[in-house]
Amino acid sequence: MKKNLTQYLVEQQRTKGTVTADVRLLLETVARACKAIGHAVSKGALGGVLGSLESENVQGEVQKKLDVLSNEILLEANEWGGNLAAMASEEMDTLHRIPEYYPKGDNLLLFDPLDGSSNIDVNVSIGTIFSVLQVPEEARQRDIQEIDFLQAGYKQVAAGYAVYGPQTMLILTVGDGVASFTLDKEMGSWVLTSERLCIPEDTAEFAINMSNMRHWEPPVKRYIDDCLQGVEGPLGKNYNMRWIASMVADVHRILTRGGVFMYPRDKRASVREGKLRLMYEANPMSMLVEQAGGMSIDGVQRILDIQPTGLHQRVGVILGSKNEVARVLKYHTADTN
Ligand code: AHM
Ligand code: MG
Repeated sequence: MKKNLTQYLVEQQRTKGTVTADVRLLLETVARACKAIGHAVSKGALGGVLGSLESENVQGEVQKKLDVLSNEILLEANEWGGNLAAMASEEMDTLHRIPEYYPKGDNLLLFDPLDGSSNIDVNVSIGTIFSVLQVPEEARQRDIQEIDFLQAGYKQVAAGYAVYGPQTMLILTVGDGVASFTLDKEMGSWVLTSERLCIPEDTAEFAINMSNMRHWEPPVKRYIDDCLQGVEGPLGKNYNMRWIASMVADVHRILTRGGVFMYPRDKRASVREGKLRLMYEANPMSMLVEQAGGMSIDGVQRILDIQPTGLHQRVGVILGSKNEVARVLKYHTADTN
């Protein structure tokens, strides 16, 4: 019989020591919330959940009804679990402390409740991304502050995403490889469908929003130019391109068959630091990619080494097949030397 999420986590706890009991319970709660979000997403127009609200999030982006609903589902599910001290979300201005009347734990949960918002209304895959950190030692006897969340990505104890596509899947790392689970909708359980995802080191497939080409920095432009020249060019092979505009779906493809995903910083004022968020998107995806044998950089440095300065900080992201990301890194460093 196939293992489910709980059995996988219990085994990781027992044999590898990469997950503690409270992190296991926390991840089970997150997975339960993702099931509820996936259910709401799948109802679409029948559930009255499509379309936008009047509100904007802290980053000035119009919120979709499902962005807000997904955020509420995650907050409610995790508030009373007893394994958390606070949460932070792409859709909230600041942190959300666990209310006084609930038991608390020593973990912090960060999430992008529904990534790929522009794809919600057009029925293309979207997802939930999450990251787990521990409360720093010095903060254990006081109220959690924003600064307690500002830990480099290599300190994450777990990270993952749920993707709501043709199948609803949960992809998870607790620091010992990446496992994938498929939701058995009849049984309501997350069934382990791959114990160790592995990104091929080489690839001939890239993902980037080509419409931004005129804004790119020279190393990015040079790399994509080289790819486009195919077998006649310096890279000596023909490249294929994909851009779903849902990071979860693009990263999922890369975890499945390799590739390189790029949302680099560019010259537009709003993207000067990058578009994607370090704490809710780049860090968890980078941990997954590295745990699957890939590489993840902001252009010039490893994303997981970046010391965050703000909860909603943005960053350039280039991740995927190791040799290809290393090539993009070389283009960047050659340009600055
Ligand atoms: P969101 O969190 O507001 O949905 O934005 C993040 C998304 C990523 O999933 C995706 O890679 C990117 O934005 C797409 O951006 P663009 O529409 O500029 O191509
Ligand atoms: Mg997002």
